[in-house]
Amino acid sequence: MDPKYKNLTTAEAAESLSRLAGQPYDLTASGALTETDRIERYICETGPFRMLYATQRVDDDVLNALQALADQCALTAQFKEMRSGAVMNRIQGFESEERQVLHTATRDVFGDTAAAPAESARARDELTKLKEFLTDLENGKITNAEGESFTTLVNVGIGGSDLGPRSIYEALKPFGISGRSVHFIANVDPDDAADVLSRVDLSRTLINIVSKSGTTLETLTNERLVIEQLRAAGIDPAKHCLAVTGEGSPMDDPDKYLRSFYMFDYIGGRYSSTSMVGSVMLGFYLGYDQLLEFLKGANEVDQAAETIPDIRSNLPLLLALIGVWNHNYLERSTVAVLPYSQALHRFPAHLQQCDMESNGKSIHRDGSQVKIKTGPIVWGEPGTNGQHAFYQLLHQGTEIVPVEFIGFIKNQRNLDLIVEDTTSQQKLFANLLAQSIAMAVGRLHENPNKKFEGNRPSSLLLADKLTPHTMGALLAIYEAKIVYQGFLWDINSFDQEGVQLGKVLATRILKLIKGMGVEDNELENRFLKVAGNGSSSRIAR
Ligand code: G6Q
Repeated sequence: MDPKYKNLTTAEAAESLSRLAGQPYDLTASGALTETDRIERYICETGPFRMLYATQRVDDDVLNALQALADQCALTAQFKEMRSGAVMNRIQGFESEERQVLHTATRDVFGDTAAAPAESARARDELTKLKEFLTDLENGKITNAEGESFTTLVNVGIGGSDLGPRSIYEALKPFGISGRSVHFIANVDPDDAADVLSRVDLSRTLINIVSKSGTTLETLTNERLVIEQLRAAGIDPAKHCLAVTGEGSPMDDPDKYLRSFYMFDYIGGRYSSTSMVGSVMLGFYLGYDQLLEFLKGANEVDQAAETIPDIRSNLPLLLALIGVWNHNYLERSTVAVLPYSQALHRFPAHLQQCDMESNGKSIHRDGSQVKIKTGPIVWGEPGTNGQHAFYQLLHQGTEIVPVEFIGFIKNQRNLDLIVEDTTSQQKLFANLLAQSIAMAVGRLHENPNKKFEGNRPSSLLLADKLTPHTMGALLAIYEAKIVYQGFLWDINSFDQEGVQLGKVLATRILKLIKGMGVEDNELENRFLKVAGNGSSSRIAR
């Protein structure tokens, strides 16, 4: 374990929390929510978001113990260390990535007080390059061979080079420059590329190839596939393709691309949405000024996450601690993120990666085996759709699922209608509050089928409207939550060895499909034969 810091197994506060977990606050007791000013008091604000958490199974004693835990584990100090460029990505005594973790530098570009000045300066240089490129697109300096403007961008990337950017694009669709659109190709399934390519006019399309390593099988395969299509349409790929990659990667070859942008070693894929990985696509779609608004929203939260040790005034910190309370003390295995905003429909998918790839770990930072539970299973879908699907289990199932609801007072677009005296947005918001209250309070009924036990905890994360600024803040709130929880569990949240083994085996199976290496790969070969219904050659072309 990192000897410098206490964690959930060594902090004194952990004992008080175990004791308090024996009798968590009963939300179903008469007057539990109304007889005090709990609803008004249990609110935490950071940037444009407020979190209402009266419907969690916490009281002042639990909050005080969580505060003590945060202090004893020096959570904000560790966050500050990360943001200032300390090497965080390591397992002591064992080979590991040994890197700084500085996704925060990609948005620490305003003013001259950057926490990691050299890295923020590099981020600023990339932004300047991007701004020039966007201006050239705007004023017609860069066009297709016919002198027409580019209207479309196809993003080719997978994992961290896809999920975050895609979910943010989906969230900010109404803010795009008129006439522009973005599409995404991620899966190596050729039908994914075929579907996207059938919907775009290649002559007006930029292809943005995004790969930090420049070696990812899916992305390189899809790059080749798209390039072949461009050539077949008589288009010079070098005049339509952009690259976002790590400096020195095999894709770092500016002559092959119309423009190349860099992301750096110290930015993890799943934390890279505010680097060039997300910024090239967002800059194209939203324009440079709105891209900056998005980055500002994230930066505002980072600053709070580093400087506010009071858990009642630091939203991501409280979100992380309540998450640990539910997961480690009340023993809930999953957490549902349920946005009451259709625009956020891909955000839970991004969080699944960011959270589960970061905190799905079983060893401490010193290489010793963990004896506590680390990252929960994260899942979710937008409301109200989910209400007509899996909420049955949330209300009456045997598995208790803590919920993080996300909602907005205003809708993004202009279309809304008053039906039976309320707008659609009001209906959406009413449902959001209703679900949170129903899960907490439950319902008594003499018919057991109609009885709701209650005591199902949730928080409500609310902002005025989903804009580039609030989206940046929301992204950074969740990134900080994940990072704090990693500190609490004393795990390395920043590598992803777990995804390597499957890649190695897939490479071995591909060799077999090519007719190579049969002798060395009995296990894979036998699976391949059975899967290919008796012959591996059925899978070969
Ligand atoms: C994220 C992971 C992983 C990565 C993809 C794509 O943190 O490392 O999801 O983003 O494997 O990697 P490249 O960007 O290198 O193609």
